Amino acid sequence: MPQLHEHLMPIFEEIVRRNAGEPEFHQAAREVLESLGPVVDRPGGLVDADLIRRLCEPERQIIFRVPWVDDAGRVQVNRGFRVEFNSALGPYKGGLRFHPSVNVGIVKFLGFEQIFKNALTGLPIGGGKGGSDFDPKGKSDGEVMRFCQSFMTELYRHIGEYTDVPAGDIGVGGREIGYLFGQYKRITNRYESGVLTGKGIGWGGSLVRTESTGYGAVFFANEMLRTTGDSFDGKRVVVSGSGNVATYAIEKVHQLGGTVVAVSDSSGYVVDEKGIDLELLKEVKQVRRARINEYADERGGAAYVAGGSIWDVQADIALPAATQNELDEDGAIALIRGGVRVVSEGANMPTTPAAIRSLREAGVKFAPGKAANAGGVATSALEMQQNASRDSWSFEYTEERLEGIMRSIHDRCLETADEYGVPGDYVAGANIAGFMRVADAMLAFGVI
Ligand code: NDP
Ligand code: 2IT
Repeated sequence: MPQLHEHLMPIFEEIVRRNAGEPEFHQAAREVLESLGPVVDRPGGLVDADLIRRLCEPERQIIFRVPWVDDAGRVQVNRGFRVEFNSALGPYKGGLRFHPSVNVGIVKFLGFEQIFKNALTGLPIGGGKGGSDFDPKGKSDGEVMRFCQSFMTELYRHIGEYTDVPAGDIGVGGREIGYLFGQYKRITNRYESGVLTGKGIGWGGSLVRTESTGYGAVFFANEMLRTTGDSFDGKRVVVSGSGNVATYAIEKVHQLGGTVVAVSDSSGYVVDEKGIDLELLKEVKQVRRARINEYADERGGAAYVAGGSIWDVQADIALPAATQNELDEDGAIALIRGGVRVVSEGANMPTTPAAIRSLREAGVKFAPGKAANAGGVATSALEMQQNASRDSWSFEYTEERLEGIMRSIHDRCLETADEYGVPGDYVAGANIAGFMRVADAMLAFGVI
């Protein structure tokens, strides 16, 4: 593990001590602190360790009971979370995740990452994240609705268009945002469109928001390829996951002339040498909410591998788009052996620190999620702009804005990496560039 700057080591130790049992938060914080050494050492720089210490403590953490009644009439109790991490640049902004693995440490790591990601977009949004250990898998629409209504019955008092603006993440898509918005509207008696993003197109949503994270991750990877005069054309691509981010990453790769040959879910992966049939994938995952093996059952020539590692599939470009720490050192070594040239994170922190080191040592271009998957939250901010002006933009215009934002994040990362003496290091570039924007605002506000 790289050494931390002598002024940052005590901050990391304090994080570990005060947030015991939250390894994902420690991991996310350590990665950012590793990048900030040159910032603290900058001659004449205004940033000191105390500002960084303040930034590592969430402004507010909310944990609440979510009781609901299942279809059999039994009372179920889940736990709800919202970590409002930093509001220096705008209202707290970040998704809600519904997955059995959710706990305060997971929400804190996601909220922490979100601060820097949102800053990189250049748009006026602070960082936050929330969710629940509720598992939507196998639940009826009625159960999901009752859960969402109960969740919002507590959450509504903490959020608002100028305060905190949630959206989707794992397990939270258009259906859930509909139930959540409906309950917020009912409780508050306000049609406050800007309180949630990812809404349906007919009731305040933005075109391209559904596609934006996946499209954005591919736009970002395309910029990485362009630095060496390359492109997606003719490339073999592996995309892990088969949810929102993965699906629209595949769509954009195919539009740019690449071929996605493998996708996965938490039960296994599918290899389809002809290229993933997106209509069939959407039918299996979005309409039927079924498992990925059904894709292979119905698609001639495709093979399903139960369990196993999708990173064993040879590829030029890999886009991890499922969940945290899904690409470990063994996976990275397998990808390197297969000749991978670019790894761009569609998910949040999907690559372990050891895997990132292996990729870097092998000369693979690597983009961290806080830069590469920022297209989702950026388009959420565009949805907020449309809501504020009671307007709605065309698909083409919104996609153009998204592409421009991704290009500017890419360039900002590289310029910052150059400026701080680590050329080509997208991780340091993203961390420092995002951090500096937040730090400037925090300095202006004084100690609050
Ligand atoms: P979805 O719920 O739509 O899809 C998640 C996918 O990842 C599913 O294929 C799921 O498989 C798989 N997955 C989830 N958890 C695990 C796990 N513990 N182990 C293995 N596979 C898992 O979520 P999204 O596509 O929205 O999110 C994917 C990633 O992208 C997350 O890291 C999220 O934080 C990040 N992200 C999402 C954004 C968005 O706008 N939605 C924006 C930026 C980042 P299964 O169905 O079997 O559980
Ligand atoms: O991780 C993320 O950036 C998201 N889940 C999207 C957040 C948002 O507010 O659109």
